[in-house]
Amino acid sequence: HRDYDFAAIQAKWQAVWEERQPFTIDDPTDKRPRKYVMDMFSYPSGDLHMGHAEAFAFGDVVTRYWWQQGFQVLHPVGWDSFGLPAENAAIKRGTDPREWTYANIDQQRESMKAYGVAVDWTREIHTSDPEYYKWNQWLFLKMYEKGLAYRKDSWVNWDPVDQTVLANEQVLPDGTSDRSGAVVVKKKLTQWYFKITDYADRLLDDLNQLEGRWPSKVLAMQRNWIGRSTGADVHFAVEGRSERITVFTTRPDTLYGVTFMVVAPESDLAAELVSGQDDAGIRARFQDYLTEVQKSTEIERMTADRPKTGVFLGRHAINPLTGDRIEIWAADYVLADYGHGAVMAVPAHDQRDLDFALKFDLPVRVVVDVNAPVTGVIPTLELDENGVAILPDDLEPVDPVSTRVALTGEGRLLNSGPFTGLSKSNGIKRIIEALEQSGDGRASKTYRLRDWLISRQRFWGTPIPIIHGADGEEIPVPFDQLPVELPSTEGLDLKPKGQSPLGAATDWVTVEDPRDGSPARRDPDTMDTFVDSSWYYLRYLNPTDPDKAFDPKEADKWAPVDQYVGGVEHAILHLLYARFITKVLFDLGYVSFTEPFSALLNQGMVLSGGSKMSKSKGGVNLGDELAEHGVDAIRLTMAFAGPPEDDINWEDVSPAGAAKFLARAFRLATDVTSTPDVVWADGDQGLRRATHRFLSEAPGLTEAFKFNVVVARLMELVNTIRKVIDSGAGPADPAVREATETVALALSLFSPYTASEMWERLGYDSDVATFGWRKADPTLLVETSVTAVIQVNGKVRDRIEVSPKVTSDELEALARASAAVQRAVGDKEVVNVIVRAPRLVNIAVK
Ligand code: ANZ
Repeated sequence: HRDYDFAAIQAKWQAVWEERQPFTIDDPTDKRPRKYVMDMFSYPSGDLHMGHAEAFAFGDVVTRYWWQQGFQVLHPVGWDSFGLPAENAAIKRGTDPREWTYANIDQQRESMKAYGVAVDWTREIHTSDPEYYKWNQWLFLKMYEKGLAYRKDSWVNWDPVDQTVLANEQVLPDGTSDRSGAVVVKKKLTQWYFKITDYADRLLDDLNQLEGRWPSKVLAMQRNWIGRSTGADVHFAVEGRSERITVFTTRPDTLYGVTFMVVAPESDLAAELVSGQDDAGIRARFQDYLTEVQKSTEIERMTADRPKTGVFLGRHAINPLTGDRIEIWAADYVLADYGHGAVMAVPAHDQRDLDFALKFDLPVRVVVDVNAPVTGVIPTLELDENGVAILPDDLEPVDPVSTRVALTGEGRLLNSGPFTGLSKSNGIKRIIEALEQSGDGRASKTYRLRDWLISRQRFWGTPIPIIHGADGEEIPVPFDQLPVELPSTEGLDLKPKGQSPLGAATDWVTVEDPRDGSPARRDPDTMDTFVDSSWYYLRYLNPTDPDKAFDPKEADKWAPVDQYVGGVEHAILHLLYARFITKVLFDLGYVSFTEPFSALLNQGMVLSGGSKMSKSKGGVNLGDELAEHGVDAIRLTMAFAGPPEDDINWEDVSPAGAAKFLARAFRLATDVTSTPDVVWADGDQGLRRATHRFLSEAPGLTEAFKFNVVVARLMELVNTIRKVIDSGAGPADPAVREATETVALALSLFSPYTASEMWERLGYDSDVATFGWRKADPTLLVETSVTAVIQVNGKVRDRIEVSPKVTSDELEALARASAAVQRAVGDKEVVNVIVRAPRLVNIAVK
């Protein structure tokens, strides 16, 4: 019975847990405080791999920790089971995506159970179940009602080989598709969007609430993705056109330096301006240019040092402040969907505008003196007859035309009429005031964030619950007709053809118009799977409720999620979408909080030979590792490897070492011969102190995610226990039992199988996971001695053990009595003694 047979122990306890389901939350009268711990759910693309194992190990430490601290802890799992890999597998094999998906889920579920994760298995969800995606459709309809779901024509990235829309992230920097390798083109398509831009300010501002509880890197990435810029909208009149052109600028202070205007070539504005133009040559040159531009990606276009291209549109605008007449050009460094798709060009102070002006020989006018001091008293400047300040000679600015470098630094305004002499911030303020007064502009903000394109021309996703009437009307599917279920794939070709395969499911797509029974068509697109994951944390609360997405009362009880655990690859999109949908649900009155995840832990990656593990590159197989070393050893290895945020290089860790440690810990439980009711106070005092120091420190370390430190201390404690047994106290000493029980309790967070078996062998029939943590006895925490460091001229000469209550005088006397100190002092003169009782003495000699 002394043998540590991990396979037998796993089999035994897995059967017990399957029978008892110890982590099911089903008692509404339970008065214990609540915690909600959630792992990012898995995409069922095969069996679990090392990356999953790591994330689930950490999520489980947190879960089991809170159970042990007396909470009821909701820790559900589910599967993010819609998406492309299933569809591609189905295309390859000529089967239904359902088969592949649900077979993989069965396999992953088995593996999760074998992995011993403390899960409430009654709450399992699969986003590809109609019972789940019905609520995606409900959410869509709610958002549609509020004007937050809408359809628009827009330029999208188009893969001409795969015949599908690509996300920006799927377009490689060289402009090709990461899927087919084809050169991606822009195509104008009508697509569904969620209006996330309405929430840009709140999504940005509320990040402040998460400071310190989310990784700062993730917060920075979200801020950058939302990308708020403040400045002004300025309206420019156009000759021969009744409407004005509006531009967004962050530098209204440079308005006197505007020497031309540039619009995005693919904007409606460019097309309209050029069509109002008589010169056929200009029109033709514009068309050729547009065709060229549509071949390049946004990333290429935003590259600052790219050679500038563009065409003159044959039209002129008027600068609202100076009355100057300026040319209007189209150039691809201006993007159609940022700001207003048009810029006022200030070549003296913006590098891209300068490059463009130099290439096309456009005027450059300096309006900021970057040499001028920007603080201090504004010099009273004399104005010339035009109201322009006359500047002293020594303020002659550098010339950006000869240097080819734009003057982007701060300085006082120059050549700017009544605004000359102002600092940048005052200039911005005063010019905006002037624009507002004359009706030529106003303060404004712009964001990098775009609306969320949710349409996919794919089969394996949530059908969009809209019917298109013969008259072009959009008709929401009435709520009582949800879910709009996916048809069978029988007779359907799922291969990408540029249109959703659902469009070819004639019986499915053809419906009666709910208004009058006339023939109408379902929308054939499906939703981005990020919709599914944007609110799944709420579905776990009432996973089988047929009448509502979730129960607001349960949401009040459990949500927001106290601790979310998952990979940093979701730092932007998934987390941003979940935050957005939570705010929408708050505005709709369904939840009373505005952030879904109160704390976030990003685990690092498991690497093999320095590269991320993947099936294609080989690497370490989770199943093989588990078979060789056991579940507990693998989980312990992950916890012990280092801070959970850091990557783990599997070559640098030792699962065999972890297994050996577990065997040592396990043998303690089989060696202990005292009974559970011994009086601990009679035990070995040194061991008791070690145990209680561990009891007092482990919780704080665990809450700070210092799992590796907890494991290291646990290893020390196991060594200490063995030494105490061997040194004569023997296995009957009550302190040995107390310490070994503590080991089992702590180990239950990391290696639950071993801990459960130890606990049983120690004579308990309770569950070690929910038994509770023991409070440290404060009298055993008092230090009996501390180490004082004795220095001579700052150099450590001796260390002595002293009482923590030693006085300064006593400590100084002890220090002077030290032989090592006397040797160091020799016959030199003591000029000063600094005493910091009880830890330090420094003797200065000369
Ligand atoms: C005049 C100006 C003068 C500008 C100057 C900058 C410096 P951020 O900060 O990234 O928000 N801009 C506006 N709309 C654009 C578009 N659709 N495509 C490309 N560029 C666009 O950038 C804001 C600045 O980028 C705006 O301020 C505008 O140029 C340009 F010394 O206006 B600025």
